[in-house]
Order: sequence, then structure tokens, then C-alpha cells
Amino acid sequence: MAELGLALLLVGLVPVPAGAVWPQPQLVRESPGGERCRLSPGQFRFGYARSSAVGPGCAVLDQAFARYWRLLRDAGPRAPEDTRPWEPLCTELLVSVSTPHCDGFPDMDSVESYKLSTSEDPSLLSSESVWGALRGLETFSQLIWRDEDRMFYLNKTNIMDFPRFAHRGLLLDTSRHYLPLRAILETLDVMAYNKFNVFHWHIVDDPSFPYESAAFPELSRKGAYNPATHVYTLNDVKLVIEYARLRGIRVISEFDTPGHTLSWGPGAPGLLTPCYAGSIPSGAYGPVNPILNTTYQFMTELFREVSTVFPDFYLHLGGDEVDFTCWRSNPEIQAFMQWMGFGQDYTKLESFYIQRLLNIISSYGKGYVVWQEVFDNGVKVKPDTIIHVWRENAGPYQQEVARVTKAGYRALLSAPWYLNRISYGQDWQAAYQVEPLEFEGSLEQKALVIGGEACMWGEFVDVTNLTPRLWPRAGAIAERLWSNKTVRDLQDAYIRLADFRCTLLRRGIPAQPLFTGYCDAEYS
Ligand code: CP6
Repeated sequence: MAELGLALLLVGLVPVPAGAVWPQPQLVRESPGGERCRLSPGQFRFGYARSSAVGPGCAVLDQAFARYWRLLRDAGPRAPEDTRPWEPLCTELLVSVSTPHCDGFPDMDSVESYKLSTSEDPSLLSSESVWGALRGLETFSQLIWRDEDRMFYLNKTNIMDFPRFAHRGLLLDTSRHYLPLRAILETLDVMAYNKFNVFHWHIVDDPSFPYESAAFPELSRKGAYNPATHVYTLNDVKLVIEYARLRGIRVISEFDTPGHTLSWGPGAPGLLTPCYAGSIPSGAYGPVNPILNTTYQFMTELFREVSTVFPDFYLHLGGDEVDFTCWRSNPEIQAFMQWMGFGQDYTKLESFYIQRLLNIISSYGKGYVVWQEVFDNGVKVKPDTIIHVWRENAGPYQQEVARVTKAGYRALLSAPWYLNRISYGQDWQAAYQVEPLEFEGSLEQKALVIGGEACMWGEFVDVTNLTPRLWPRAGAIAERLWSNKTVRDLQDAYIRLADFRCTLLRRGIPAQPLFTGYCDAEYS
């Protein structure tokens, strides 16, 4: 029987339960009688309940209503609408938010829980915050299904839902390849469909510096692939931040230092360490030069700007993969090492730099996320620092999460979630089967794992392949971070994820297939 089920599944012939939702909500109760109503976009509206503390004029919800209404309208060809007059119509979804906040930004403590009932018309969606209402609207949109005649239906259902982890991120790398604004905005759309809530913008790195800085315009003028076309202006960045806010997504920028900074060199003379070949400079440059006061003056100014442009409390400061060979070759750095009593331990020099950088960031009232090396190298960081665990082959990542949380720091998991890595087969399953809290540690330690991030590093990814490589594979990580720990059945996930992928196609997103099968609305 199980084999038959599997065989049917593999050829895509098993019907999907009506209103399957991705990621799976915490509690779904469908009316056992299978009662349903028919829904016609022309006769359906989203509105505010009288009890709601926010109402018309709340941009987050006004615009969400418009988006979800358009998704419904554009969901593909429909049968004539008056062919089944005997069926009850569902005409309205009323939203009730209990706290009167609309204009702020989502943050780590945002409450994203919601309750949704479609057992009577109007359907009711209630939440504490507008962010929870956004999650509920997405769920509502996925409850709507279509029969063979492409009529829309909504089954009587009650849902109670909340995220398992507060930080559910996706990293995009806009340095290895420039991503046009529309690709970033489209990604934010699909993130919201998956209930992701953090866009980690790895905006600059070795190959290019596309961020147009007001304080240091030379950085992109000399460091972008093309300073006219391949840059993010202040306006672009603000647009991304607002587009994300309207979808309940935080934007955390990463200006990675002291390594991964080659593209900064041309626009910031004196910032990078000159490497030596014997007793003369080789002409090559290494990481940021940590022994000059001018370096810290530069960082003070740059991060003053970054702190104001990006409203999130957290900045990602990088700190990964610092190559010591150039520092080692430089006689002035060698002399500084002697003077400081660092001996030959270059991690001490790295720590010296990072500690001064962290002090600068703290002075701006910001918190920070750093890659795991900063912790591994024993840098003294503030107790509220978030350590981003990414290394796959420095021993099992579970042990690193155990060490980080044992030291009392909060941890963010990415090591098992590199979407830029591809292979033949259903690699979403490995990402899906990760259990973030499966490591040796106390309950207090487990509570310090705030979530994780799917990473799409850009060495082999640009606008041509970004979207299909991301989706629906990142969805596996979205469900792991949102849904209950017990939701891990691969067969069930396959059915719902394949169906969700068809939803993405209907919404105009070229998401790649999981395996054989078809959707009734192929992408064209
Ligand atoms: N770029 C930066 C990268 C990576 C990191 N930092 C990276 C290295 C190895 C893998 C994936 C990503 N491309 N700046 C490490 C965080 Cl497998």
C-alpha cells in the first residue's frame, strides 16, 4: 500500500488536499462535513473588522488587501461565474488587529501569530499585530483552491498559527553578480509567500561594491562593476526596505570586513593592507589594514551612514574567512604584532580589529550579527551578539551551535542550508530534514537558537538563474523554521511543496520542478 502511494505520488497523480498550506500552520481544523463556499473575485473583498485597532489608511494592510485580491483575480482562467447559483458564496474576509501600530518596522520581537476562521461568511482573521495579519492573509490565499472547472472554493476551516523561530532569513549576494532591483523585489514577494521574515543583504564583497555611499561615493564609482548601472542608490535601498516592510520582512545589511573587501580598495586608498613579496610591496592587497587610525575613522563614517540608512536594530558585520597571509607578509603589521605582544597569533590581530569595530557599532545603538569565526577566534563580543553558524566542514555544525549557546550567545543556523550548492536529485529533502535544536545542550541553550537563514551565494548565480534555484527549494527551509517540530513527513511535504510550486507558477514565479509531474498552469 505504501509502495502504491509512493508510485502514485511520483507520477503526480495523488490529489492534493484542498487548501494545503505551505509552510504548514501549527493547527488546522477543517470542517469534517467538507462544507465549502464558492468564491468569485468580482464578488469578494478584504476589509477591516469593526473591532480592529487599525483601519483604512494602514498602508501595510491596505496594500496587502490589494495584492491578495490581485493574486486571486489573476489566478488563471475561470468558468463563467453564475453557473452554480445554488452554492453559497463567500464574499468577505474581515481582519482584526488588536494593537494600533501600522507605520513601524518589523523586528525580532514582532508577534506574527494569527487566527483564521472561514467557517462563516465573512471569514475572520485576527492577530495582535499587522505582521501576524500579513501571515494570515497569505495562509488565506493558499486555502483557496480550484476544481476541474477552475471555480474557486474555500473550505470551512479554522487555523491557529505562529512561527516556531523568530528569525527566518534568506541571504542574497549582490557582489559576485549584481542583481537588478526587480529581482530583489520579486524575491521579497516569494519570501512573503513562504513566511520568511528577514532579507540578509550581503550587498558588497571582493568582486564588486554596488552600494552607492553618500559619505564615500568613490567606493561604488571605483568598485562597482558599472558605476552607472550596477549600483544601488539610496533611493533603491529605501525602496527595497519599504517593499520588504510592507511584507513584514526585515532588511539586515552586511558590510563584511576585514576580509572580503577587495572591491573597497580602489575607492578607499590606504584602507587595505599592502601585501609584500620579500621586502617590497607586491602590488596586491589583503584584508582591511587593522593597524591604522585612518581605518577606524573610515569605518566610523561608513557605519554611521549604514546605521541610519538601514533601520533594523541589527547590522551583519561579517568577519568570516580572514586570510592572514597578506598581514603576515607586511613588515609594518609584523612590527605592530610585536609591539602589541600578539606573537605570531594573527587571530589576536583580527580580534583587535573586530573589537574596535564592534565598539563603533555599539556607539550607534545597534546590535550585530557576525559569522562564526568571530566567536571561534575568541573575540570579546557583547552578550547580545548573534553568532551566525555557517561552516560545514569545521566539524559538525551541531557542535558549533552547542559551543555558541553554551557560551550564552544566540545562534543563527546556515551551515546545512546553502542553496547555491546544487546536485542531481531532490536536495530539498536534506534541507528539510535538518532539526535545528538537535544538539547536545540544555533547554536554556536551545532557547538561544533564534532561527536560521537560507543562503544563496552569488558566484554562479545572477538574474538568469536566481529564481528557479531559490524556489521552491528555499521553501523547505521556510517550513522548517515556521512549522512545528513534528512536521517532518517527507511524503506529505512533497505533496504540499509540489502543489505550492504550482501556486508559485500561477503567481508568475518561475520556480523549478521538484520532480516529474505537471501543473495546470505551466509557466509561460
Ligand atoms: N562569501 C563570503 C562566501 C562564503 C562566505 N562568505 C561562502 C564560503 C563557502 C561556502 C558558502 C559561502 N562565498 N563573504 C562564508 C560565510 Cl560553501
